[in-house]
Amino acid sequence: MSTANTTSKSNQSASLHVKIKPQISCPHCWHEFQTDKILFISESPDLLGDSKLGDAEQLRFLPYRFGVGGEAFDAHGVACHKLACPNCHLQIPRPLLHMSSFFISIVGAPAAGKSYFFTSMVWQLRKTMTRDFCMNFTDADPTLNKRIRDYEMKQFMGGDAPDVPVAIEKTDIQGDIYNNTFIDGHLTSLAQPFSFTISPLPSYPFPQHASNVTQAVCMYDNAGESFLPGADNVSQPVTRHLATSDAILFLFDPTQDLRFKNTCREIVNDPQMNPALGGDVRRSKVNQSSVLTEMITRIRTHSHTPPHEKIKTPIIIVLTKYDAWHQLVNFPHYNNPWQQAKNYKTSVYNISYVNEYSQILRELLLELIPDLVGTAEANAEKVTYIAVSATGTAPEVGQPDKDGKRPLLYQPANIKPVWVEVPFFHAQTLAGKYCVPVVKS
Ligand SMILES: Nc1nc2c(ncn2[C@@H]2O[C@H](COP(=O)(O)OP(=O)(O)OP(=O)(O)O)[C@@H](O)[C@H]2O)c(=O)[nH]1
Ligand SMILES: [Mg+2]
Ligand SMILES: [Zn+2]
Repeated sequence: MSTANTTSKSNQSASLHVKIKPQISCPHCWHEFQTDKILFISESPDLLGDSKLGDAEQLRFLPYRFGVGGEAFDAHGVACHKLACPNCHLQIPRPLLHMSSFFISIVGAPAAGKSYFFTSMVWQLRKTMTRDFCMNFTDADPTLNKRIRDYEMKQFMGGDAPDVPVAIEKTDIQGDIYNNTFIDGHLTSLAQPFSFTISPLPSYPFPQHASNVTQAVCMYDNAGESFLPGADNVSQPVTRHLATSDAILFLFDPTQDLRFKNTCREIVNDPQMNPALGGDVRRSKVNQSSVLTEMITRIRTHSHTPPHEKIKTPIIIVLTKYDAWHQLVNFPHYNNPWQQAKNYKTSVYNISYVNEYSQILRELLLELIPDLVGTAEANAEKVTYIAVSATGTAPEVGQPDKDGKRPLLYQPANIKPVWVEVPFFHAQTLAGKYCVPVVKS
């Protein structure tokens, strides 16, 4: 085909204008590789079948013919645009090639509120970054982010009809959120990452910092069961991102802790706090402190951090479902910790404000669950405590389903997240990334 004759010379001149990182980490298998080893995914319908992914997948190949736009040509001369990791053959969003990357893991016991929190955080970041910080937070690849888009639609726009209450399903330990591939000859199941890009808008007031703030962000929403002892193994290394992440959000759910529940004196209108309301309330079968211990063990093992050294990755203990237990803390107010800057058309993130509130939460945890604070602070250099509510309100108990279970549901219009962006901004700041301007007082 004539297009295929576009030679590697024109590719060289094109690549001069697009900066490509010499080395990247795969967001699926965390293999670090030189970018000239990256594979392309064939687009010719006849080139089906891949050695690692199976017969139904398009062939992966190392190209030698390129077009001026950076596309490669497969053996049938068809222009191919999608990239793949040389180790696991799974698709890599193109922005990861050009931008600095930021990996963040969301960890927590089953039903701790990870999926609701992740959905609210992404939904809010899309809005807040544009409205308050002159930045664009968007999907690095809409197809790969379909699940989070679906969750956002459901949680904030409603499912089939706007007035029908909805629920986000429990994250499964198997199914289509995992990709099966062969690594080192073993069939391996890998968790699907979600990737986003952050880039300045034309109104961004600090153009000299534009390249520093532009970045690709990868996040993971695992099933809580994957964080339980023994659940991570060679064939299902679904939480290995813990060792390579730039920050970790450990979600602690106070509604699953008896000490929190017993300390709340006012009656709470939430089936998770008040069994009299009924409903099929999901709970973890293990103590949440032991999930934290297991997480620390995995980080140490896979990042080769010896026991006498503290983990350098910032750990943020995110106390979820703040709407259900807010009576236990006496915050002066809970406004967003960012304000409009005096001389610029952007807000600034106030890290001291968050640290002050972190101290208040730390005091509460020291009183109720001292071992959680002890485990975190004995093992990690930087620990912060942040309270969030993904929904801002309690779920309602729905009608019995065909199995007689009464699900916990939300009216999308009632969902008003509280502080869900804060763990992300804080994680960025502690990891030295600064996607938003920061003031220390
Ligand atoms: N009151 C209150 N309840 C919440 C909030 N976020 C989640 N929930 C409830 O918590 C339960 C579990 O939430 P999920 O987000 O599915 O929990 P998860 O950690 O993803 O659970 P797994 O997928 O099993 O690991 C659901 O029944 C929600 O109704 C919140 O901000 N406030
Ligand atoms: Mg989940
Ligand atoms: Zn890979």
